[in-house]
Amino acid sequence: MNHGTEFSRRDFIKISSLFLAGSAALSTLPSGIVSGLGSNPMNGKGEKIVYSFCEHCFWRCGVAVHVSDGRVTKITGSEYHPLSNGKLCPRGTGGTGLLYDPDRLAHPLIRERKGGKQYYRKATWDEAITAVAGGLYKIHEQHGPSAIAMLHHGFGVSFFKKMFSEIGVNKIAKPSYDLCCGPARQATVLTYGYPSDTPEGFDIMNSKYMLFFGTHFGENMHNTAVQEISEGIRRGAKIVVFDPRFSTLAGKAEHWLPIKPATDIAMMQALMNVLISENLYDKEFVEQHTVGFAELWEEVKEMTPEKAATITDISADSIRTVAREFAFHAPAAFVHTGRRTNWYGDAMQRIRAIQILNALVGNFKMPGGVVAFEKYPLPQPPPAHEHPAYEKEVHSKYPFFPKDEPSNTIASHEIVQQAITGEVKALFIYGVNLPETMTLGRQTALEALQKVDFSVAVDVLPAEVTGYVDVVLPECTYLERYDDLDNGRAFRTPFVALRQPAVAPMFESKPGNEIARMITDKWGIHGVFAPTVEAGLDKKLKLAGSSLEEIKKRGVLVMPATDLYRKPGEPLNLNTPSGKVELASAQLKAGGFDAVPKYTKHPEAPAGYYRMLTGRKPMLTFGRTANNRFLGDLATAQENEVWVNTTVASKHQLSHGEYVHLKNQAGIVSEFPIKVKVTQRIRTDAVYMVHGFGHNAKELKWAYKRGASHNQLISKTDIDPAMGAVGFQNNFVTFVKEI
Ligand SMILES: Nc1nc2c(c(=O)[nH]1)N[C@H]1C(S)=C(S)[C@@H](COP(=O)(O)OP(=O)(O)OC[C@H]3O[C@@H](n4cnc5c(=O)[nH]c(N)nc54)[C@H](O)[C@@H]3O)O[C@H]1N2
Ligand SMILES: Nc1nc2c(c(=O)[nH]1)N[C@H]1C(S)=C(S)[C@@H](COP(=O)(O)OP(=O)(O)OC[C@H]3O[C@@H](n4cnc5c(=O)[nH]c(N)nc54)[C@H](O)[C@@H]3O)O[C@H]1N2
Ligand code: SF4
Ligand SMILES: [Mo]
Repeated sequence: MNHGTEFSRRDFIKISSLFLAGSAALSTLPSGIVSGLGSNPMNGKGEKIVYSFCEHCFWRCGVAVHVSDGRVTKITGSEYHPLSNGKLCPRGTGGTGLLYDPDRLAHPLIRERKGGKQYYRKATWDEAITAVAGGLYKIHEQHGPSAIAMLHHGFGVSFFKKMFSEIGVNKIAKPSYDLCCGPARQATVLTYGYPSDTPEGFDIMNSKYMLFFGTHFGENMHNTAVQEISEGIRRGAKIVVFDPRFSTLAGKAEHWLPIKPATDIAMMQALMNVLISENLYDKEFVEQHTVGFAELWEEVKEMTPEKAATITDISADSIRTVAREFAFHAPAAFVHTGRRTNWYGDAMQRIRAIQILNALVGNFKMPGGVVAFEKYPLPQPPPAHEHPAYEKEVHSKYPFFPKDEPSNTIASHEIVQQAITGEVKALFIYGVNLPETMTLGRQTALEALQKVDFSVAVDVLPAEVTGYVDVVLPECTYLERYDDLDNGRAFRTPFVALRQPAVAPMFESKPGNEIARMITDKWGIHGVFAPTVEAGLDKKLKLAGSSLEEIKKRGVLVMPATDLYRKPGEPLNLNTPSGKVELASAQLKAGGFDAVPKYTKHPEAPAGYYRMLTGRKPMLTFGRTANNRFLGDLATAQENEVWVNTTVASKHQLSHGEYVHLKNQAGIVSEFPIKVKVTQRIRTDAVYMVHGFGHNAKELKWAYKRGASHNQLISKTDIDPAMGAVGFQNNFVTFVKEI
């Protein structure tokens, strides 16, 4: 492992030999049905069906786990859960590959140092909990709660949030805000006064015309959205895709517009220009429900389709056609906001431009347009005990960082920076593979992990991050545990869902709820959690008129569809300062930012280099599935490839299928080679590779050395000064045949 030599304080530990002592061959894995699952139905084939929800991505579809003789035999989509609607994406069905992954973390590990050497010692839970509770306590005593920070991704974190709130630790970040969907969230807050959510608020089912910038459904497998879009296509809905690459969705589109990357705001301005100059916009909606139209026109009036064509490489005719068709189908038409929106550091403004396009055609709360889904109303029981009076504060320095999200009080890159400067002295990492996730570059993440005085990882796999921390706590997988109830998703049929174990935790792994309880107990703080996790869930469900026994039968409680549409003349009463849709944002202006989205030029590739674009593959969710043999067995999922345009390939004498290393503009060369895919499905100024490959932790025996790491090649980031998102697409690569 090459990092061990660069950092002396905390060596990367090759834990494989220790792991093996605790793990077992696939066939002899201990497993069993958890007691108390009597209410789960049988399916007539001697199988028990346990209804729960998926953890292979944040979408959280409902699953039906088939259990036979104490083993999970297959996972199918729950017919009761509105997000899965009886179907799963490939990753969801592949959950057994995680459960029976022979490389799983089997027992707690504690880093020890002897004679200048570092190694992990297999520890008992009591030793590990004592080390974690003690390590955190010491830092809290010496430096106060803000010297401790938690990074998290995944649904099981709720127990750890509660644990930390007991000692006033609320420096909490989810990389999925600043590296993923934060810009869409905040852009929607600034434009409509509420955050965009999951599933994003679009009435896909009734739409006739859908525009996508990047957002590559079909490869990005958001189950419900993919089902609804497929259904839309069957119904005859039209799709328009702006993407430098011919994506799977582009293959279904009426128009694929291979836009020059990083020029999308110019395109959006040109679309607005046509809508306004050709009088195609919804004047009544704009007059009654929006502010800032004059300022908007002032900004976009110069961006004619002809001007935009020179910037975006898309013809003026195509721009006019799309704008006219969009207006023609409106209000049953929308521009989608996307998910991983942080591309170039100005993503919040780009998504504002999208939301402004939506507002101009008056599609807000209209069939087929932008809608606001509702959550299932689940009353919260009063706190189990009097809470210490700690100030809840937002730690982020970014002025438009969310102020109302207790699970996200600072950008994850701010935590990484504070770990490097010493302001943060302890890192608690739940379900985040920091070296492969943190996109200030792999080196920065490793530096942070080296610098802190104390670090803990709660994970299910020996991911890279587990090699750098002081204590590793093995959580059992989502198929072996209860978690909190899921009523975090708003949907057309609001629902609350249950995660329940299908089989008992394997090896010595434990559910997060028990781990958090043990740490809190060790601090001498008792009564934070209900006496058992089941009792806590039952209590909450009883307040909602149901019970644990009841919800176990289908894994979900679902309300009838809510009314999503506005009535003529109805005031919108939006939660923006003006109460209206803000085409120009006075808040942004007061903060010193552009009130209306402006197009700014981004750097171009140096000669011989190509902009490095990234995306997803149907079978994989980076760290969550990279080592999953069930999914990885499929040829398309075994490694990532670098997509290279045919003319670029011949210029660099690359042939289809050959392996090369990639080198970025700062001279970083990919640790592992990557296969070349020569194709006309990508522009000549960019290359494309799927994120989540090129793992260098040998303990991930399947994932190790398959493909190249996207994260390793990032050395330039563009941080949005308004809300703290990290753009990382201003990185460029070239090809190296010999290293
Ligand atoms: N270079 C680059 N970096 C990126 C991206 C990119 O495209 N390129 N994408 C960004 C995006 S969009 C996102 S959302 C983030 C996501 O990145 P992360 O926040 O790191 O999330 P994951 O990779 O989903 O999972 C991380 C870890 O969770 C562990 N895990 C899986 N299940 C469980 C569980 O039940 N309990 C616990 N405790 N751990 C579990 C896995 O083993 C893995 O180590 O990455 C971002 N970083
Ligand atoms: N199967 C599967 N599904 C997943 C995931 C997974 O790992 N596997 N991960 C989930 C997560 S965490 C996220 S955040 C989402 C991400 O899914 P999306 O939000 O759809 O992803 P993006 O990264 O925004 O989009 C990638 C697409 O944008 C194009 N693109 C790149 N640069 C530009 C540009 O400058 N302009 C335009 N117009 N297009 C551009 C790329 O060519 C690519 O097709 O997927 C989710 N779904
Ligand atoms: S979209 Fe796929 S991976 Fe994500 S929760 Fe649904 S089934 Fe699981
Ligand atoms: Mo994401």
